[in-house]
Amino acid sequence: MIKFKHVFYAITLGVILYSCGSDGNNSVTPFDHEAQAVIDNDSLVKFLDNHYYDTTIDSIKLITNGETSLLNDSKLKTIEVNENDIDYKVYVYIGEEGSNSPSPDKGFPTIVDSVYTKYQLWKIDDYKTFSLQETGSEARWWNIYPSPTGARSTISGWKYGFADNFKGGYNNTSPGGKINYINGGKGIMFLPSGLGYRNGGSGSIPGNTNLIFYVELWDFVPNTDHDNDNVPTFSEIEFVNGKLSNLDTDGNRVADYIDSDDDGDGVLTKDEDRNKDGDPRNDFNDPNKPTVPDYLNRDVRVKS
Ligand SMILES: [Ca+2]
Ligand SMILES: [Ca+2]
Ligand SMILES: [Ca+2]
Ligand SMILES: [Ca+2]
Repeated sequence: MIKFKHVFYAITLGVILYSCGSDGNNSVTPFDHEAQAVIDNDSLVKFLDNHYYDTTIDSIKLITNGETSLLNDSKLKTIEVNENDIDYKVYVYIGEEGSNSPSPDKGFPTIVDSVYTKYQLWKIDDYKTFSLQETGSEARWWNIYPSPTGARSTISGWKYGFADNFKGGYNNTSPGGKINYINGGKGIMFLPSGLGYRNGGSGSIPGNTNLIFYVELWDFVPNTDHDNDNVPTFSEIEFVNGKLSNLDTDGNRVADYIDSDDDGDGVLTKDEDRNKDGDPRNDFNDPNKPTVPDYLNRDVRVKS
């Protein structure tokens, strides 16, 4: 089991390389992440104000002739989030939302669902220039939320960039052919360094660098359930006004989404399913607490 206190450290792991030195442990003065967040957002806004999306080349370019800036482009979405008590803004250019079509619509991934995506990583050098760092030529599966098995997660900003913004596509692979999806979501994320490689940097990317990801979302796992307790992870965390908190109902320092007995009453959450419909969230058998499901109620130990 991963202890609760480790969970937030895991969130800051890099896409490819671990982000190091994020808290400035070796220096006398701790790094001021809050001040950096303000600097980063100012830089991002200036960058977005000086670039536009060129549909003929499917890419962003420096404004030279009065083109509509990304900042004023209706396809640019601003997402306000809060991590570690610091406010951040994530900017996402929704080129194509994606449709899953012609397969049934799975909707959008949440901030905890694994994604199957292609990406290209650029770093923002200054408000006029950006440079290519890495091209992931094949689509791969990524955890955008830490896994209880300790599998590496992506940088923190990805979950906000994908969730509720892009839908997956349709698997159009021909028998024996190369994996290919059509109608997936496609766009660009602009992320502050605090939701990327932070002040430690990663590989060729220096600390405090804002990032650009061109992404194509091919697929995702809906209702990801990290601890296989039949309660989807999204129902085992709290995400309010862009602020994510891990719940720990029984206070055992193991977050609910990786705790198989959430109320610590000795009966596994998946077994506190009296109506046997495979969902512990709709079983209420305590007249004194009619709104508390059995799996979160220590006073009720009703096995299915
Ligand atoms: Ca659980
Ligand atoms: Ca229980
Ligand atoms: Ca049930
Ligand atoms: Ca219970």
